Amino acid sequence: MPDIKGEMVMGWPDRKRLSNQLTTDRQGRVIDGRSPFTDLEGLITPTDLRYVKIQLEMPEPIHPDDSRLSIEGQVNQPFELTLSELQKLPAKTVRMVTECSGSDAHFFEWQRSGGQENSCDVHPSEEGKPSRHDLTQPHMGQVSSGEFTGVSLSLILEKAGLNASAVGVRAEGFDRGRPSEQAIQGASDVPEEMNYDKCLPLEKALDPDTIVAWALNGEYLRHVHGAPMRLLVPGWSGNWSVKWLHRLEVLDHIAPCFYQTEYFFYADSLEAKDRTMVTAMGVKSIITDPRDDDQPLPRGEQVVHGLAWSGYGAISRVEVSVDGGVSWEDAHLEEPRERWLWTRWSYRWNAREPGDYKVMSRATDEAARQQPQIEWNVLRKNFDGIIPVDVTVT
Ligand SMILES: Nc1nc2c(c(=O)[nH]1)N[C@H]1C(S)=C(S)[C@@H](COP(=O)(O)O)O[C@H]1N2
Ligand SMILES: [Mo]
Repeated sequence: MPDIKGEMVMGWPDRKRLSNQLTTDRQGRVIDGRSPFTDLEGLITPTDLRYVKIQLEMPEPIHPDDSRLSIEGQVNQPFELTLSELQKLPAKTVRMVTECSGSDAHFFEWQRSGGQENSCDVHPSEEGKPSRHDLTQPHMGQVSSGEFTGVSLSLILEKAGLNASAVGVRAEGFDRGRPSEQAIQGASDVPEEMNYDKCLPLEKALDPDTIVAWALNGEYLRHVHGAPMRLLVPGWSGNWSVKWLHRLEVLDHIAPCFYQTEYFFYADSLEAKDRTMVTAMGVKSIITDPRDDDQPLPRGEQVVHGLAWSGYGAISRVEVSVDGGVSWEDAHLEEPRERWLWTRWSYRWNAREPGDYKVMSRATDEAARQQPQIEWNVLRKNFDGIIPVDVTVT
C-alpha cells in the first residue's frame, strides 16, 4: 500500500481530511462552528467545513412539509409559500462568501495597540498576535463560501405586489431566545425573548441576487444553516442572511430590529448615539500561506497564496509587499473572479536574501475600494485591516 500519511477514505489511503472546530450542546448537537478555510483548496467551502453561528438558541427542526413562509405588510396580496411551492418558482443559483461580522475581530484590538503583546482588553486571557489559523481562538474562521440555490426575493415580493409605501422588508426566523450578555451591553431595550430578525432596505431586497434558498452546495440546506428556507444577502455581513425564515413583512419604515440597532452597528463607544448600521463587508485579503508559525523558509523562489473578497464587487487587484508595506507588486488573480465570491490569488516571490520579512497583501475591488475600509469600532465589526505575516528566510 502506498505510504500516504493520512486517512482511509472509501477504503483507500488518502490525505488527512480537514475538520471544523465544533461546539455542541449537551445532546451532542452542533451549535457553533469555525471553518478551516485557510487550509482549503478551490473556491467553495465543503458543507461539512462551513462555519455555524447563532445569536439566540438553535430552534427545533421543522419538517419541510410543515414549513410556511408568509409575505405580509405593505403588499396588495399577502400570501404563504410552502417549500414545495417555493421550488415551483423560477430558481437561480448564487455563489457567495458569507462572513460573520465578528470574524477576525481581535485583530482590531491588536492593531489598535500597535501590534503589541497582551493588548486585548476585551478578552484579557488572550495574548499577542491572534492567529487566523487557530480555530480554538474566539472569532476565527467565521467565514465560508457556498453555492446557494433559491428564488429571488424580488420575485416573491413582486407576486405579493409591493405598495408604493414600501421601504423595508423585515425578515424573521422561527428561532427564539434572549440575546447574549455580550450582545446586550449598552442596549437600552432588551426583550425577554424574541425571534431573530433583520429589516432589509428595499433596494437590497430587490437585488436579484438576494434570494430565499433551500439548497447549498448541491444538497438541501441543513438545519444548522437555516433549513428549510433561508434568506441570503450576498455582499452583506452574514447576520443579514436570516436562517429558518418564516415571515417576510413589508414595511413603510426600517424596523429597529435588535440585531440591527443594538449589536451590528459601527460606533466609537457603546453610549454613542451616532451609530451606523453594518451592511456591506469591507474589502479584505488574507494570506493563507506562508504563516507566522511556519519554519524558516529556504532562500529562493516561494509562493505566497491567499484569498480576497469584498462586499461591493469582484476583486480587481491584489498587491503583495514583502518589505512591510514600503513597496507593492501585483499578485496573480486566479479565475474565476465572481461578483460575490472570493478570489484566490498567488504571488511568486524570489526571496534572495536571508532575513526577516513582513509579508502583506492589499486588495482592491471593481468599485475601486481599497483595503482597508472599515475603521476601528467599539464592537469590532467587519475587520478588514492588513495583517503582516512574519517570515524568516535562511
Ligand atoms: N434566524 C437566524 N438567522 C441568522 C442568525 C441567527 O442567529 N438566527 N445568525 C446570523 C449570523 S450572526 C450569521 S454570521 C449567519 C451564519 O450563518 P451560518 O450559520 O449558516 O454560517 O447567520 C445569520 N442568520
Ligand atoms: Mo454573525
